[in-house]
Amino acid sequence: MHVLSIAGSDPSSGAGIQGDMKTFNAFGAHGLSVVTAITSQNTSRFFGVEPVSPLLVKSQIRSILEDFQIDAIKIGMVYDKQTVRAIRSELEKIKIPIILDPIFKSTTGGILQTESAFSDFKKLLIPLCHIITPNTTEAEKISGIKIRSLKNMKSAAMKIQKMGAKNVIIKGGHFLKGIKVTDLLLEDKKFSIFSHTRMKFESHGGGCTFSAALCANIARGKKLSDAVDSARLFTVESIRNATKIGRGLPIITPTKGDVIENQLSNAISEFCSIESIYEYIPECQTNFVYSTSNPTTLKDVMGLEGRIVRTGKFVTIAGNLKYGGSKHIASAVLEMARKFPSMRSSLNIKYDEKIIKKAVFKGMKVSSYDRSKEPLTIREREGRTMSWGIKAAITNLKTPPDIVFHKGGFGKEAMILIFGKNPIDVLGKILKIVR
Ligand code: PXL
Repeated sequence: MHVLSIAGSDPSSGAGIQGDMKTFNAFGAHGLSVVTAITSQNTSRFFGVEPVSPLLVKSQIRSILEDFQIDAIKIGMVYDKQTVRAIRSELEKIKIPIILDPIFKSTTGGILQTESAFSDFKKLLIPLCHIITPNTTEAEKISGIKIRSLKNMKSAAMKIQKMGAKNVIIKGGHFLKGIKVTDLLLEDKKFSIFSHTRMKFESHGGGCTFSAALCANIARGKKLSDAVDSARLFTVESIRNATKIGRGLPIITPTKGDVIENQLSNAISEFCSIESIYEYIPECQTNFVYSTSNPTTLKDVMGLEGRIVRTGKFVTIAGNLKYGGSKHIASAVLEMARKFPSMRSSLNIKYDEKIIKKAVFKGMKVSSYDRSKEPLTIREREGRTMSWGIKAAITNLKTPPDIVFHKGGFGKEAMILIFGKNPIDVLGKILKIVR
């Protein structure tokens, strides 16, 4: 997964480009960066800013887009009119989702966008974005609507959407006295409300962290409301984790994302980009799973709620990753890990005798089971077949197999399961077979 941040440099590394790279990294994404301006600031004071020339901004964007396949782009600080125009001209024709984080002032009061850039910012950048992520103050400035109630917040979101943003999330409404903070998402025509407890202290970099986390989640293909929810939780955790490194505001410190999810998500993206991989997707489609160590229930195994689906000569990821998302392949891993605890990841592909021969030729250890031998008592109990099969295939083994297959049965599709210690290990085995 590759994500791009087009933003300003913050030498304190709480916000801006530096903050974004920390967040992208926590999500297991490779972060690319285009610097639009250089600020001089620390955790208490803002000293100054100089924009990078529009020509150099354009050339940075071009240099990245011509080399990398980018899954999502975040736009942060855009200082002046010339920079707005430079970004617009480079991005107006591309199809990559853009997360626009409007940034006008730093937490310490520095001006991060000139007043004269504001009208072009609205006219030229808002219509490009998949989602815009203002806080209430920024939303008030953009919409011209004072936000004192949820009703105002909704009106502001609709007004911003009319300006061309496909979706809008306004963060941090606090109307109910006290502890709750409300975030409002307007997705197409639908509103959703998220609320969380207000943090006791301010920290430097919260807004950037949220939009960068949202960018990483959108890059992963998450549904927008799930992407927002994940970014929100991540930001709350990172603020809780903020550390007072300098003398002023604490610096936000991204928590590590879920390592299982990061690894699996990256491996799924790589799997899908293998040439001709569609030929290996079975009728019942493919799932790819990875468990925590010593899994005991399906909830310990992360997998796609949907499947990796064959769509003509391509494959598409349908559904989100979730613990408990898979039943069949997850059951196989549970059974395998019961005997061989190091084997925690698996993926299923179409059965073909040639694949088995090639795997054996490449030195892989292959085992199998015969579905026609499945006892009726197992067959009648929903979801038990896979565990029974894997158990049958490994009972007599002293070391774990790389592959377990069965040749099907009446009305049952034949299948190959590839096992590994982790998704990268599984991917390596797939590549040996496919290439
Ligand atoms: O958090 C907003 C922000 C974005 N970008 C840069 C910043 C700041 C806040 O200070 O410095 C470069």
